[in-house]
Amino acid sequence: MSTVNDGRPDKSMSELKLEDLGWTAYIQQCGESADALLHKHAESFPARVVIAHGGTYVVLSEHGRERALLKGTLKRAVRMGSSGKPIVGDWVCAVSPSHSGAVVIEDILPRVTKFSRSQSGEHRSEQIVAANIDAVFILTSMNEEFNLRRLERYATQAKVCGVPAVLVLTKSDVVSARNEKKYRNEVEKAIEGVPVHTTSAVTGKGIRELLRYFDVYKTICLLGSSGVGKSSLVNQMLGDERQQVCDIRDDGKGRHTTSHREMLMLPGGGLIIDNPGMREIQLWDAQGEAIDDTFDDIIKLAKQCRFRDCRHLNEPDCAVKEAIASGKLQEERLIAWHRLYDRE
Ligand SMILES: Nc1nc2c(ncn2[C@@H]2O[C@H](COP(=O)(O)OP(=O)(O)OP(=O)(O)O)[C@@H](O)[C@H]2O)c(=O)[nH]1
Ligand SMILES: [Mg+2]
Ligand SMILES: [Zn+2]
Repeated sequence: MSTVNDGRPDKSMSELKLEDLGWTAYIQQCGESADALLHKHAESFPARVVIAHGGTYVVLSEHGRERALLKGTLKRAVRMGSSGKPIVGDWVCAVSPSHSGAVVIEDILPRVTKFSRSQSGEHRSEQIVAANIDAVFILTSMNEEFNLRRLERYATQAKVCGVPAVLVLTKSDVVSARNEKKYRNEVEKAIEGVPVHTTSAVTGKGIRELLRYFDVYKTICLLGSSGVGKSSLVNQMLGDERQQVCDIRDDGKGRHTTSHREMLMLPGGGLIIDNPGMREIQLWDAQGEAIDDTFDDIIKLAKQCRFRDCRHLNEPDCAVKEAIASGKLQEERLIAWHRLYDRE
């Protein structure tokens, strides 16, 4: 397991500009509220959180890469389980310390976007995965791990969070061209209006195309189960074996190699967030239009069901069931729909 690089000064970072960290795009969206907070704290400067892991914080700013500590009041908020703790991607208001080595995080600047999911456990609560991101890459590998329903969940959650998604089908080197096409078609059919790419970290296929997204989106967060190849993709983009990759022969099962979330700067510009694989994505704030959009086909059919509140189970004159019987709709679509709604 890799340990947290706790932010010893990095010479290559000494020329860092706020612009490289996405400040301009952020401040355009955020406006005066961020400036006001910065002015409130004397001598403070903006910094961006790249690691927030078990009480260890690392930030990037014009001063480079530094370890950071929380101010007392923030620490208390964190202890009380408040959502007020800094997360990866956050812009914070930082001040340089007088003697100890670390900078102090005084405040968290407003988040313009966030990707959340529902935390598993007895009580559902929001878990914010990353803040101030401009897009997400949702990864799945083209092997036995491939799971359309999970992709749908991620895509739906991205929509709920108002963040554009790009679907990435990885490990194209392990499938035939014909099967690759099959996977791609299946995804394009199920999830409309979201770009789909196929990539390989072995041959380098598709990496350049993905890098182009950073021309538009400054900060992109990687999502997907353990073992789909998130860190391998990051290494390809960095042109460096920076992120640890599980090097045991791939058997389609994940092994949870990446231990903590981290935001990394790409040499050609842009920031990418590598995540430890998630077991399950559960929707947060799942009511609303985003889900309906993903299930356009069912929504449209449901308007013709006899009962307005038809659940498409055993009701008479159910247009959805009829469409399945006549082959117009795949039964898997309805199963996915039920999985999503029955959970709520
Ligand atoms: N054949 C092939 N193997 C790949 C590819 N990308 C990743 N792998 C292998 O898949 C395994 C998992 O890759 P990782 O990059 O560690 O996956 P991850 O998504 O970061 O996993 P976690 O950190 O556990 O979430 C490793 O054995 C990689 O070598 C690829 O494009 N082709
Ligand atoms: Mg990883
Ligand atoms: Zn019905």
